[in-house]
Amino acid sequence: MSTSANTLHNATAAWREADRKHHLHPFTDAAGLAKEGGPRIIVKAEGNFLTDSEGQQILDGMAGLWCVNVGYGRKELAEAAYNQMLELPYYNTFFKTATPPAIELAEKLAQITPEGLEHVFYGSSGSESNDTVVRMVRHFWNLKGKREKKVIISREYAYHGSTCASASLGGMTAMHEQADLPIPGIEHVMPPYWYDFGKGMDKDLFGRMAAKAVEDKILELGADKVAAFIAEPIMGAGGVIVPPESYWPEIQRICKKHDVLLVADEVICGFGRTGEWFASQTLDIKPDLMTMAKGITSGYLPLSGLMVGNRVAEALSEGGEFFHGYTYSGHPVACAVALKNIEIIEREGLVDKVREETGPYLQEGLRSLSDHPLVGEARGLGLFGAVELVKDKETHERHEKNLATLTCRKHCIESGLMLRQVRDSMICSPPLTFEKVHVDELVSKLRGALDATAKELGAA
Ligand code: PXG
Repeated sequence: MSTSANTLHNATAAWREADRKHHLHPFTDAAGLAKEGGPRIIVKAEGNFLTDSEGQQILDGMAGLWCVNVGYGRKELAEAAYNQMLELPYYNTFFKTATPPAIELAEKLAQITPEGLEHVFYGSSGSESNDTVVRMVRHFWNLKGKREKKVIISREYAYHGSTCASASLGGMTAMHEQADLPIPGIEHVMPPYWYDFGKGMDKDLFGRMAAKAVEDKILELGADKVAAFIAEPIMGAGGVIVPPESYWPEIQRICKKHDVLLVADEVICGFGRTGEWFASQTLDIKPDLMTMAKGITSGYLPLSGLMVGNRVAEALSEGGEFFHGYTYSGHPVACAVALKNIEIIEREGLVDKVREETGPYLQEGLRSLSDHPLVGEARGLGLFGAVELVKDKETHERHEKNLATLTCRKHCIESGLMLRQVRDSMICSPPLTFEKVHVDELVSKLRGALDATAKELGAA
């Protein structure tokens, strides 16, 4: 080992040791991580590539955690933060005050989000904004004199965050079990997950069936008890589940019929990933409320927002004080970075690029993996993709304990490709700055990892 490699190696060992002693990681089995020797330490990133503390370059197929839409190393974003920090690092928006970045961003968001959403309520994370959803829809129906209309319907496998309310909205049972969730007034129905739940069924018929599950729940509870339905237009952390085309029109018809507010969680889908600014535009969804985070600043700083449709905004504006807010609602530095981030996305035509060039190219590339013996389904939209691994392509039987995807993920990273594994699917959501060559690299490395996985499982 050369001297510099040795130094890197020693630094890594020291970090890992300190990490093990003092750092509790989210969604992590601490003992398992320690047994593996500790975390991979990411020290730098540029463009679409990460560098770890041992000097390995890794293509980031996940845009960080579904968020670094404009890629890494953007000096303009650093300068926007620096300049705003010097000008005004913080001021609140609570007591009849505001700051220019918070106002200017609100105006910009009203322009790029779907029609009818003209107001924003800021937070610092997707979880916070989804908590705000719970608070706001309940307050809305109180203001309307319908105090019984309080239940929010969500879906199994949904991910809406990790605070008590947002984890309750989510449909991850493992999260519920550890914290006695969901909180009262949240109900879950089946997701539009055709590959798993609709085997052998016509896709559109299945889509209507999954939408009917929402209507059945409304009828079971009574429409006078149901406040809202919340859903990711395309489910992300639940496994990149793209609903059949029949699903969203039916959901919208049902929500309208029963006067149930429709909430789109665009925390992952938003800011260009599906080839429009928001997936609601791609899928022709007209939400009453819409949450967003992540890509709003490309992850450079924490920021989130709840876009509020005119019906709810009017009721709120006449409804007296809404007793809700966060210290960092409308943080000026985060808002300044968001404005610059949106400017970059516009200037570089990244949304059009995803729709016309790299999105279809990625989808084609992922579908080309369908011939692999491990691949049951390749699916996705825009720069959103999943490859679901099975033991048996006919019966869709999966490998035990997610063995195939866990093995595949290990091989991906070893070969220099960062991907996520969700149950039996390999997931990707790369930066919007991916060029076709990056897609080629992703697809060929994934194929290599699938081959290595098949070999390893075969040998087991
Ligand atoms: N809604 C959706 C659709 C999300 O994907 C949140 C809300 C919560 O956002 P915050 O900023 O509070 O984390 C998310 C977050 C994963 C993973 O394992 C996904 C998320 C977060 C952490 C891990 O894919 N999504």
